[in-house]
Amino acid sequence: MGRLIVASNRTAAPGEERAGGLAVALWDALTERGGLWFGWSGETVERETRGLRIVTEGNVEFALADLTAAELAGYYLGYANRALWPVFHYRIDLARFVDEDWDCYATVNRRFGRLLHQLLRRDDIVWVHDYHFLLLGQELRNNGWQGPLGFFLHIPFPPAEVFAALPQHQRIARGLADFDLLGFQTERDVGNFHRYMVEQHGAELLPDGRLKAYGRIIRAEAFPIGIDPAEMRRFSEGEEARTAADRVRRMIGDRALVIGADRMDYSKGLPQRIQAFGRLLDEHDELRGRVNLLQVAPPSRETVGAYRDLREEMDRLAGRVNGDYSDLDWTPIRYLARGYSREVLAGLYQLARVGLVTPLRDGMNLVAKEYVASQVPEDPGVLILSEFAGAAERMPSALLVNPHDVGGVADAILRALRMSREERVERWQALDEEVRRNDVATWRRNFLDALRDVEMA
Ligand code: ADQ
Repeated sequence: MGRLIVASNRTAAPGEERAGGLAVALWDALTERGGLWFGWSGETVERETRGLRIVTEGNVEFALADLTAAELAGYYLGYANRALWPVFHYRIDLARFVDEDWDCYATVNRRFGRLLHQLLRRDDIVWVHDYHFLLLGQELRNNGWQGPLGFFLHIPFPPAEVFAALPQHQRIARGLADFDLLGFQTERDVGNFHRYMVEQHGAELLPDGRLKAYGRIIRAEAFPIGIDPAEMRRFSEGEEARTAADRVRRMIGDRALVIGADRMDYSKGLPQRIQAFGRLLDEHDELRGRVNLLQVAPPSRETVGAYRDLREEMDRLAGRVNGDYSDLDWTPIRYLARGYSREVLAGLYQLARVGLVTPLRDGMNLVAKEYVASQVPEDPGVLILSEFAGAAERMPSALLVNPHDVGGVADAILRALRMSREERVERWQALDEEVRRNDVATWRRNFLDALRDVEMA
């Protein structure tokens, strides 16, 4: 059996954080059969360095490539984050299409494809991750790679008419068709991709669900990503979690806690969430002084304008609600523009009566699953989940909400705060079963099994 080759924009090379279920799951997969993890080193250099830095840990090699400052601007901040990210999250209005960014994106994929191809051996299987590397499979093929080639998209795949807004969508689709297996988070994403390929590229949907496009047969399937629930449970029972929860409890006393934890990203629906909490206080004076929202949101991608705008909007909205409703001994919203370890978050999740996960669009959303895994079984909190998060597809026992509907979200918070223990337990059990069944180990096993089937076929 050959090695597993993983390619993702960032790796978890020695010295880098290997926190988070995903990094650990990929690491486990690599150590199982030996392998190679390829990606950006995280370093930018003034001029192009053509080589790779190889670092070895056990039976796993890391192959790390630098980006030039111009590549970082064009490929990563430009095309990936200013064009692909918004369009894949249904936000054409926020997308910026710059021809030079696209050129740079294609060039980096070509350069990386060449670098990676040199390292491949006959029996390897290759698993490429996410929107940074949509053309990497095609580049490997161009260099002569004929072995199994899989791709997993961590973010949503939008409906055909949204995707077609990308000026380069044809080129991207042609690139994707060079993979043997395309993994998506949800059935909805798979359906969107199928329809797009049929309508725009004359692809044929075969009776067995495979797709015939550009003379190739590809499999496009849903592999919903999960977490490591045992790890989360362990965290929630650990020292760091307890200390964090104690600190918050000292602050809020016996008031009910509602928690949100997200990267500061416009896809996460943060302003709408603050507004919903404001609406709740507006309509229910009996809750004033009785409930707190703790929102953790570390800033990300701050060099991109849309993210700076969001940061300002959040500061303004949270300040506004606090200004309107705070009292001498109570501030409704505690908004922390910084990150915390998952150990600490687990403690906060457990303390919170309500987990508020309301993205406008999300590939999966692991915070929803982490919240569930952190609960005390006999007295669990309530998950409020956006119907537009991938996680909603298999978590119907959450209180599902439309995150754009500020009044509806406010009602859901009220309902969660008033929910009987019996109903909370019943809902939580169903959610917990799903989180445990579709964990991150199952996700990567299912994907790699499907990729190996391709190898056999
Ligand atoms: P993200 O958009 O980053 O990931 P998500 O899945 O919610 O979104 O979170 C990933 C990790 O970041 C989680 O483990 C979470 O605990 C951590 N995290 C979130 N907020 C944090 C905070 N405030 N402080 C510290 N840590 C925080 C992308 C897609 C998702 C998809 C994942 C995995 O956008 O839809 O679920 O990849 O495929």
